Amino acid sequence: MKKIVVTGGAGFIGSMLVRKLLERDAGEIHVIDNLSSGKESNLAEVASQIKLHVSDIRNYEEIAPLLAGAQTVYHLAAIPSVPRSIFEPVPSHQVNVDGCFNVFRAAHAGRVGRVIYAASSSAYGDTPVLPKTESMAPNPKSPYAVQKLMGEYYASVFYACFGLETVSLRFFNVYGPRQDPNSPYSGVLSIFNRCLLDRKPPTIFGDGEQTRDFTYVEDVAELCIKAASAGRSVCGRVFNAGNGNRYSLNQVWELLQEIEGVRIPAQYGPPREGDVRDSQADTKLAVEELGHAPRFSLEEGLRLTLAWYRQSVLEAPTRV
Ligand code: UD2
Repeated sequence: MKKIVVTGGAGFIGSMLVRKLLERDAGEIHVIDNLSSGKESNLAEVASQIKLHVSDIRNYEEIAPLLAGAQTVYHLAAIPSVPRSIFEPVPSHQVNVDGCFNVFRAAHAGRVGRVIYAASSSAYGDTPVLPKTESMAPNPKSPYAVQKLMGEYYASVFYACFGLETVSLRFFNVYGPRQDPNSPYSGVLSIFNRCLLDRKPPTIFGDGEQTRDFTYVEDVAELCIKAASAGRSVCGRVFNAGNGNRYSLNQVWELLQEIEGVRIPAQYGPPREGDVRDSQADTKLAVEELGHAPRFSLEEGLRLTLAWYRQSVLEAPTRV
């Protein structure tokens, strides 16, 4: 049976990817996760169908045998968050750069078929032109953006120099079920959902007119799988993994209130350091070369996400 590895597979994106792989009966699924932000509970109902290795990508000796012989490695393990990389640059560098290098090195040594790397839209920084196309020069504004960009460069160089097949997908503000809203570094939509259910105002950093290409987690997981089977012409390259739209934070909070039928004016705080102003993916390349076909509008995705948070609030003894 084919071996498939998902690093960060207990995280919110990774655990959706695992479910999508299981739906396809893609092979024997191995998850590598140190459970720092990932949770076993994210894999609860599929736990018996996968192998979870609680292991850290910073430990080469430990992960190398786990990757060896895999047909595909989806490398999603990372310490996300722009602000976290500013407040605590060392751990995020160690995981996002050194750990990432370990994954590529181990994949090469273990003759892995292909590595799909979770890159980030943050690589673009502030560009004068929207939407952002892959041919634009990167312009990282935070340590996190630099680290994720470094991973792309390694992905490309491991293909060019060592023949390891790699594809980098620049994720654009992914949201959806299982995104943890409980850290100060949590993705904004997880925080908005929690505030909505708690009937509390969110704090928007800046004027709320910054825009993001919010992308539903299922669309991203599907694209990862498509990238794994695309022809060799995609190897060593970078593709936008976005929805192709952009909404301001003010618009999104407005939409969430409409969906829920409540009025809770947001509070506003100072702008966040390292923040990109506007982000929107040009999806043409991913559509044409990887078969990207995002299915979820923001409203659909938000409704599904909100329903999931509501359910987990009702089921959990304490707030999610
Ligand atoms: C970046 C990347 C994204 C992904 C992510 C991983 C960009 C454009 N996007 O997301 O692709 O790699 O990093 O962490 O670089 N905000 C509030 N209130 C809050 C929390 C956030 O107003 O309570 C604002 C924040 O200032 C920002 C926006 O919401 O303007 C989105 O923030 P985020 O942390 O959800 O994601 P972002 O854009 O840094």
